[in-house]
Amino acid sequence: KSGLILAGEPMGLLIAQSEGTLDSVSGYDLAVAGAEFNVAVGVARLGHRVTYMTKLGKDPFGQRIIHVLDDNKIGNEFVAWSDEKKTGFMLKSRVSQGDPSIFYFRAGSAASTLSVEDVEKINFADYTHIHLTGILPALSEATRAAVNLMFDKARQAGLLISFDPNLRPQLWPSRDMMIRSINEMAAKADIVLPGTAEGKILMGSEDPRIINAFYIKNGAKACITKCGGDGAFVSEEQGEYMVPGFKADKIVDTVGAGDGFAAGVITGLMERLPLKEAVRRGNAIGAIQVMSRGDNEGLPYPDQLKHFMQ
Ligand code: KDG
Repeated sequence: KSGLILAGEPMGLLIAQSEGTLDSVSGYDLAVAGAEFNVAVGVARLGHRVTYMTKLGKDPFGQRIIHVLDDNKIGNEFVAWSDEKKTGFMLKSRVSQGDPSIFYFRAGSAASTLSVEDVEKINFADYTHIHLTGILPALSEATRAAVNLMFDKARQAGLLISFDPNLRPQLWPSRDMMIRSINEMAAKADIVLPGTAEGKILMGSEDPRIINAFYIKNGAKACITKCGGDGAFVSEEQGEYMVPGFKADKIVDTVGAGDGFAAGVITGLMERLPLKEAVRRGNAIGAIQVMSRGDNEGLPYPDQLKHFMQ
């Protein structure tokens, strides 16, 4: 019996209804964002047991997040509520080309107060897999300590640890600290999932072979570098190979593609597929994600995924 645990900062997400700058559009649709949250939804929709830990404010965004967790049958037993702090939110523009612009209202959010005390409540032996990213530890001293403890406890309990650097330079106190912290965390993971642009920042190369070699030398069992629409380059015990990407008919929003990719790889591993097959599924969900405007609404159920992959 397998189960995935994740922790992160979910946010209210306001998606512009028309093209234009964030201050000029006349309306926004309300949704939910958050990298680890997106992965949780993707994994749960494919029928796996998922538990998501976070801290929310007692406000409409927090309520909305709880509803989406419930709708997707994601365990919320480690969701804590803050009396003083609010749930963060963000704005996202609508574009017909390229990446949308985003703006955060999240400094000092309820999730940024997540701490080691919250982590102590989890019995890691109840799970087989854990997924962590570089966003939660960027938020505060408290979340950095919490994430480090999650790595240590997950390791002790023998969980398979996947880690996505998810660089958000604007959230870290400094660039040096971001690079050092992310590379230290990646060294404690079993599977690292960087992108080529992240490799450039984290170790000075966009070459997937060099990126993968760097993380494997530092201790990862496997490293999978995402190469956008081309697919992903895998380095594991069995060797090195490229897994070609799927074609997206129409790219409407690139945000969340990496989270869809992670959901595909993780569910593949939970189902004990060979890594190559898991990565193929990751590529498929990544492609499905760029065809959908929300950060997680487009994540597929098993029939939709099967149909797309054929
Ligand atoms: O990966 C998608 C995320 O970027 C988005 O959902 C919001 O978590 C988020 C962030 O910090 O940017």
